Amino acid sequence: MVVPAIPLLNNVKVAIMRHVPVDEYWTGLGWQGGDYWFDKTDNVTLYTDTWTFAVPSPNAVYEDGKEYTSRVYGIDNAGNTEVVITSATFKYDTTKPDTVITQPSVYYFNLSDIKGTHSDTFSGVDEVQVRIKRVEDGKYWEITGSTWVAPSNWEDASVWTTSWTFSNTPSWDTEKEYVVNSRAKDNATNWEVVFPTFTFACDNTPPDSVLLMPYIDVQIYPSMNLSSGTCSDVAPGQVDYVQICIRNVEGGHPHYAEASDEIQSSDPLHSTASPFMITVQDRNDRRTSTLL
Ligand SMILES: [Ca+2]
Ligand SMILES: [Ca+2]
Repeated sequence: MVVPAIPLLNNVKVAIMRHVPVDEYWTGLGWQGGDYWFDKTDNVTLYTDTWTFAVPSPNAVYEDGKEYTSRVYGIDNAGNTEVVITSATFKYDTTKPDTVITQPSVYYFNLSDIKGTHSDTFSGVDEVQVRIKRVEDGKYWEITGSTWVAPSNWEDASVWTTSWTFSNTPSWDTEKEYVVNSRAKDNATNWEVVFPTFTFACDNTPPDSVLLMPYIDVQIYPSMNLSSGTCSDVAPGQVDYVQICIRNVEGGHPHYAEASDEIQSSDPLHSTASPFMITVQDRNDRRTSTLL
C-alpha cells in the first residue's frame, strides 16, 4: 500500500503587494489597503516540503515598470506560525532593451572593433550580441570555428555600463560588403526585437588616378587654365576626392587644390621636371600619390 506523502506544514500563507501609489494587497479581484493572504483553501498547493501559488488574474496584477513584493509564512501541524515572514521584492519589466551601432558609422571602413551603446528601461541590459553577415554568400561569422556558417549566428559582445564592444571580428576581405546587427537582452530576459542594421564595405585597396592634362609626354604648353584627368576605385570602394599639387621647380612652394576647384597659379607651368603631383583618396582614406 502506498502511503500518500503528508505535507510537513499545515498551511502556507502567501500575499502579493504593490507599492505605488501606496502599499496595497492583491485580492484576486483588485487591490486593497489591508492585508490579504491566500492559502491552501484557495490558490496555494502544498506538497511534502514545497508549495506553489497560482497567482489569480496575473495579467491584472502586473504593470510594466512597477515594483512588487511577495510575502509568505508557514503554519506547522502543531499550529505554530512562522514568526519571520519571508519576502521578495521584484520589478516587472516587459519593455525591450535597445542597442545602437556607433562603429562602423560610415559605409567604408577598415577597423578591428565593432562598437555601440545600449539602454534599457527598468531592469537594465544583461547581454549584447552581434551578428555579422557576409553579403557575398549570405553566411554568418562564427567565432568558435573561426568560419562562416549558413544558419543565422549571434555572438556575445563585451557589455559595459552604457556601451558594448565586439573584438572577435573576422578578417575582412577587401571590396566585400558586410551587414552587422546588434541586439540586447535585459535582466527580465526581454530580447530586443527591432534591432539595428549597418551595412559597410571593407576597402583596403588604394584608388587610382591618371593625369591627362597636362599630359606627361607633352611638357610645353602655351597656357594652362585647366588640368584634368581620371580617377577610379575598385567597387564597392569609391573615390572620395582628388588632390593636385602644382610645384614650381624653380623654387616656389607647392599649391594644392581640390580637383573640383579651378586651379589658379601664377607660377609658369612649363617646367621640364616633375611639376605635378596628383593624389587620389578613396572613402576609406586609402591614398595614392603619383609624381609626374
Ligand atoms: Ca526592460
Ligand atoms: Ca579603395
